Amino acid sequence: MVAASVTALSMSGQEATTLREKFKDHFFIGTAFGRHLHWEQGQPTLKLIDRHFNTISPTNELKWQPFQPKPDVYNHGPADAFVDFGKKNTMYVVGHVLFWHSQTPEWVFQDDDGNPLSREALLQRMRERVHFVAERYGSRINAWDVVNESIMGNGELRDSQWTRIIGDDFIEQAFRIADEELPKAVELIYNDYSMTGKRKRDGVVKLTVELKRKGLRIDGVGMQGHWSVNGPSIRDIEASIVAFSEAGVDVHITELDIDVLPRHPKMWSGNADTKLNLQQDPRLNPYRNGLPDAIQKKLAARYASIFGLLIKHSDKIKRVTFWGPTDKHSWLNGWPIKGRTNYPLLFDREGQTKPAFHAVMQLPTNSNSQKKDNSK
Ligand code: 9MR
Repeated sequence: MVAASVTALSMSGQEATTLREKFKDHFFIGTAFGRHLHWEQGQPTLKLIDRHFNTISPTNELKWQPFQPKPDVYNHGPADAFVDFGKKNTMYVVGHVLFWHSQTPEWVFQDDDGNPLSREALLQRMRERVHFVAERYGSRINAWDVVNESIMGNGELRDSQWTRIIGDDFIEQAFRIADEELPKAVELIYNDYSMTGKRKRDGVVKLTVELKRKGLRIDGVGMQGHWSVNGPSIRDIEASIVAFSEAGVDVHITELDIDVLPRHPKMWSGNADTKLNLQQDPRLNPYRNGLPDAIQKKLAARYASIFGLLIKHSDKIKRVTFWGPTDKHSWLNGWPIKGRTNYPLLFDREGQTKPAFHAVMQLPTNSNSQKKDNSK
């Protein structure tokens, strides 16, 4: 918990007023956003992003399906606009994502007759994708999520078309291709959700250590922070940050949002199916007309304790990225039940700062001796 009297002072002695100023000696701070922000009248949300953040991730624009829906159709315009925005504003630009079991078109796994591809042909297709983005964006994209969500909660490899065609060395092959095709300056990341469970943590540590033992490059592990006001515990989050760092990689908190709504038992169990569309139920959407003060405070306290931990371990953490700029843009309004009103971020639906924002800004930041320069 934060003492309300603590003032946020930056290194220059000035009171920090933006997130990126506040954390400039600790980690990059960022958000994900989609193409529709470019179409907003006057682009207020893009202005908010430029003011507060110094790293960005695209919610969908670089995923295989939207980026290359057919073998000879590349919709790279929205991704180009995303990268241009990041570079114009001197940001650390993240490529999300090269290889995932979701949002990958069926044709990727099939030959011209619709038969499953051979291992060699699929590896070649993966290489062509990486080659294309390497040619197009080079090191203007500073880091890539090479593989997303391929380790299960029990620490085992996820069964997918990737593993069925390529085999158990799918992740290894993906990192090999990424290393060979992308410029050396581009950081290579493994990214996943529910990274605070012991078996998953151990599985990802094992993966990281094995890749390194085989001489492959992995620079970071991304812990998606799709957490809630009730969990996971700070102790479990801390154990994972420390474990990944000890495995020899930077920790990236990649998809942070704090769910305040009641969770349906099907939501986060099993494989977190992004196509889930559960029935609407008013009991699961209690804050349609605004967030009660008590919950607002609970959210602020939760954010304060999470950021307190992130500051404590900032020597291990390269980046903290929210999954969306404001509550209006959060995917949690639409998943796993459409049409809910959620409040998971630091900026409200009008782009105004919330009590959670101020709780984070009031945290003392001078506790960590290892200083970095993450100013823009
Ligand atoms: O935010 C993304 C949303 O717009 C898409 O509909 C969804 C489809 O799968 O993907 C969302 O982003 C996901 C991210 O790429 C990987 N981790 C989970 C995120 C939330 O589903």
